[in-house]
Amino acid sequence: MTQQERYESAKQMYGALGVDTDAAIAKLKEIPVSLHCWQGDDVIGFDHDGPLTGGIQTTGDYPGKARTPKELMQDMDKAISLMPGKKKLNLHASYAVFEEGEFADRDKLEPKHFAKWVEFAKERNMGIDFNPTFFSHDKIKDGLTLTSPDEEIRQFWINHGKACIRISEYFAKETGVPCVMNIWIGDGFKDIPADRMGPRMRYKDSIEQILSEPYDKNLVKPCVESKVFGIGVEAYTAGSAEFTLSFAATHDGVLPLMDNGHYHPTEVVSDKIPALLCFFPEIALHITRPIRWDSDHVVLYDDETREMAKEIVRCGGLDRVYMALDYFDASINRISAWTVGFRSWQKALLNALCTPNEMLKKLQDESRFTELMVMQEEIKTYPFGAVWEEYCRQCGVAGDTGWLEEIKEYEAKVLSLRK
Ligand code: RNT
Ligand code: ZN
Repeated sequence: MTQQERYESAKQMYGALGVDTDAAIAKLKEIPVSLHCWQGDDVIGFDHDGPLTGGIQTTGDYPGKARTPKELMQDMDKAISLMPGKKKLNLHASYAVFEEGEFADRDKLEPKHFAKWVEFAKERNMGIDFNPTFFSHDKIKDGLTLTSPDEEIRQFWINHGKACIRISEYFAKETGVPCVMNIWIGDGFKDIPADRMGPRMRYKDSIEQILSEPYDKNLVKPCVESKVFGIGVEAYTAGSAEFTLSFAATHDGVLPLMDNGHYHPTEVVSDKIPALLCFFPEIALHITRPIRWDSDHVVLYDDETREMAKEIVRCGGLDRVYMALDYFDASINRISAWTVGFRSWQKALLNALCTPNEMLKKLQDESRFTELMVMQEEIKTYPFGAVWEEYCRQCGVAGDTGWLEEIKEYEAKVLSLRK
């Protein structure tokens, strides 16, 4: 059977369930997914020589990581060429690109320090999302930034946040696409604190000060990301789930951001998406794969990944949920890591778009739970691979593992020369 014949046969099978696979493919092509720049260099960035801090960690020393903006852009380009679907660029402030001899500290960052990224994004027809970087910096005092009791330290980080608002607005104006600006801090304590509320009150005030910077709410979408704990801050994290969710709920235009590595192991973000969509016009996600902790493994096409995508689609959330990838594996070829993760999320979305949601919902509403279970099991073995292949073909990328050959060649010709 040719690829086209396989697709035609799959299309008919899905069609019998009321699913239009052509429409699913066409829809997915319009949905942007944010691709994080930080998989390419193990979350280091270009503005410091120090280690990665903030309670997050990359492990592995696979050769060939990007060391300069040029290398990172080149690697990202390679990865992008192997992924189907619409991309948005996700940057951290630590990825500012300085001219020879130039430097600006985080509180003094300006749009011009990101002009090269704007050029990169525009040439590839991508919008840009942004993240102030509250880690890997010497102005972090005792592990604290926006919650610091030292007013000078706290002010430095507030000024960083404000600078990032201005840069986010610049991105949105330049690209014509709203910029999602995500605030995440690793602030917390290793052991049992004596004051849990004080740091949170300071965090609240700090975010409010950051957001007092004037900006156009249609262009900049600020969000706050929660977390349970980080390495070295196991006992207490200021930006907990309750804190960030309450902040977003009580501040107009602020979105909650859920990272699916940031909850207790039996909690699932797939269940939280429909809960939040009952209240928030828009929410944001970091899509990752935690193994036992917030390990940020490469996203795979696994059960929970599929379930999250299904909830977004079922809830009519494709234009209400800002989707960004957030993982970093330094133990394998980084371009392959990028590619596998992005393709996995695309698969999950396409699978969700090919799920007979109306029919399944009807079974649930009519309490036909036996049939619901049988049907949900049945569609797991439907010929989804043939639809995926067709989507990849239409997007001009390999639908099979052909892309890995390209990465191997790139590794031999480019990455292996980086010593
Ligand atoms: C850390 C958060 C945060 C970072 C990125 C690099 O636990 O998930 O989003 O991963 O900002
Ligand atoms: Zn995250």
